[in-house]
Amino acid sequence: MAGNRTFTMIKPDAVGNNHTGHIIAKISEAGFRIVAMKYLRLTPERAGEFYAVHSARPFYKDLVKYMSSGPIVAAILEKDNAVEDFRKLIGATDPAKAAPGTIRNLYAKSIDANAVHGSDSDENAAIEGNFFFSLTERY
Ligand code: IDP
Ligand code: MG
Repeated sequence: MAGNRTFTMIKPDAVGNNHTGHIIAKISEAGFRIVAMKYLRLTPERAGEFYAVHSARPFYKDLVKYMSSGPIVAAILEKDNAVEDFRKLIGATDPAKAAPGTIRNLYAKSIDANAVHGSDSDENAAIEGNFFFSLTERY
């Protein structure tokens, strides 16, 4: 059975371009409840740790630099079928390929600065949520 939680980050480009409020509104309108949320800036070390799974990819260094370039919003979200439904809401990794009306279609400019992160599995949703939030920081 699909789990009911996912993890997201509003990335530095979207925060810097003042899209934070619009993106949170889209997430709420799509039926996700916020379980935990914080505004912070990742150090390059923490960004590298978060994206360690991509450490062999050619864009890893740039990704770490970008994800530590400014503040982000990290959140745990709850809804039935959360991981799959949230991936649909954000759209494809490359905003040029993201379906109309998706968050990346609306707010992202490029494949690297693509406005939001969404977990790709229930297992990673739990790992990523735990990376940012302790048990006492959740609703
Ligand atoms: P996802 O965020 O849609 O799950 P992943 O393949 O997991 O996409 O990649 C993680 C992040 O790495 C992407 O959201 C994007 O910021 C960046 N990224 C992915 N592919 C590329 C690329 O080809 N060039 C530059 N950055 C990329
Ligand atoms: Mg991914």
